[in-house]
Amino acid sequence: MKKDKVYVIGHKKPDTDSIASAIAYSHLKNEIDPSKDYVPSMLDDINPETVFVLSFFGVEKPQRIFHVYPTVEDSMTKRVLTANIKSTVYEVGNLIIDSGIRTIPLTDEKGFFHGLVTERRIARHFLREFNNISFDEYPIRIENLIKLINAEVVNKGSHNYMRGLPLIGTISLEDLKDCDCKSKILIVGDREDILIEGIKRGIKYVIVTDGAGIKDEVKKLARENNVLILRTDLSSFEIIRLLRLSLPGEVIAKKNPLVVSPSVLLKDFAEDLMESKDGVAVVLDDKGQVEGIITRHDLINPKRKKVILVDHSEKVQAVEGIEEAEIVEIIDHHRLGGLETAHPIKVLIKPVGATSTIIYDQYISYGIKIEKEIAGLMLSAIISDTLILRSPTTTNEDRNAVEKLSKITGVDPMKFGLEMFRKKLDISHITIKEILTMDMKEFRTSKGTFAVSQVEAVEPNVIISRKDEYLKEMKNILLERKYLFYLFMVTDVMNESSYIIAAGDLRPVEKAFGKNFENGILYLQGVVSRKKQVIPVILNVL
Ligand SMILES: [Mn+2]
Repeated sequence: MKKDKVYVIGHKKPDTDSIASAIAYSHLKNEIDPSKDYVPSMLDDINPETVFVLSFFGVEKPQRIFHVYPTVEDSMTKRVLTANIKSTVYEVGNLIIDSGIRTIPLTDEKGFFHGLVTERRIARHFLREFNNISFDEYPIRIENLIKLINAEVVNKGSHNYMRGLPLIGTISLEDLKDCDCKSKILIVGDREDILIEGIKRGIKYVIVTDGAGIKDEVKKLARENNVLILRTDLSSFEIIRLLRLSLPGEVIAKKNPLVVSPSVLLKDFAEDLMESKDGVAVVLDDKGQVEGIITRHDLINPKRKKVILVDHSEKVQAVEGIEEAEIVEIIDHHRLGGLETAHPIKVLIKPVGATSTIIYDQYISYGIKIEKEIAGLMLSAIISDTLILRSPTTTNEDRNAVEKLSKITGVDPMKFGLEMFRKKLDISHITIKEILTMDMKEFRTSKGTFAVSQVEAVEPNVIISRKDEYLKEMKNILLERKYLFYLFMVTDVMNESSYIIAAGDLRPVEKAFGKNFENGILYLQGVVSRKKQVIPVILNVL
């Protein structure tokens, strides 16, 4: 049975800390809580720095998700019993009785869906006129029938299957004269006359009921005419009941029931399900294999997607549909961003350099072994977020984590960090717009929204020298998204300072820092942290 998923998600425009946190925390949670499937997820593709980090440590990037609105998958029943398409009605019926599940999809050997058997359809099967059921389309395997009616084989002939319409032998000889006997299955008790006349008229299949005796003359006639004769102690009434049950489940299955894909939004599908006759739909994956069953009952209490937010808690930075999801945990090192939850949840927010530092501490407190590649991701994330431990956001916890993680990985933090920052701004591989948006964050205030992008550069001049090109692109983004202003923070890793390039209304920014832009650039010595040294200062004057 498939486990319930919990999505572990970092912020939009993910940085290395967001991606590393999603992967490392999912890994930890899967270790300590095997009852669920914790899935690392991302909202946009990874940036060049993270590409470098993941490939260096040989880790796959998380799956990309686009929203967390409730879908069919969340509310469907995942524990689905299926029956093989060749199963008899008897077998499917017993499955329904034994399991208490009222709906059984029929599948072939490869798991592909072929039809749906419901209690209701079995009931209808028994209400239909038996005479209308032909065993031509669905011949009965004689081997199965012998077992089902506990029969003795009087004469087998060359038959493996039984075909035709049942003909109950309580008729008169006179009736038999008009019968198209070649297409009939004769069910008869102690009526030798009917038996002989039937065989003469071309009957090929006979079931003798009530343990009636069969004379040698009849047996001889059967051998000569290749007639199957089975004898049983059961009555014709019981034979009729069991013949119905020996039909393949396929006969009574609904061939084209309502089907739906697991990723369809529940609200888009609810009406179809409510209006459907059976009140049930089969959930099929892209290939046509059964994933689950969803019924009208499932709509009464639709389930929300479960998410763990890492490295953010602001709604603007979170996944689309977050208000309709169930947040089960938040692990972050930013300011609280105004999300609400219905229940008390685990929240770990600490003013440390990186979310990965908090996750490292969680590994230690749960006593879970940190694998080399996970250690590598967390190490890269802390180095990235703290500018190789130089940012004022750096704490002793970050320093401690970096020391321990570099021991596990055998990677030197300073050397690796510089290579990582160089790779990030490899201009030959990346456009100006990509550099601007790869670590861009929006901040909503009562006065309006502003945005701040940041890159950490070993050689900031590579960017500063192309200031006008950046500014042109920034003005486009500003107009498109109606920001109050848009800042681009180019942080000099080696000199621990930042150059601010800005578009829009610059007055609040100049006021905040008590300094004017010169030549379109505001140079801030000692400022490297957007979160700690830029955002609070600006929010203060807005
Ligand atoms: Mn972070």
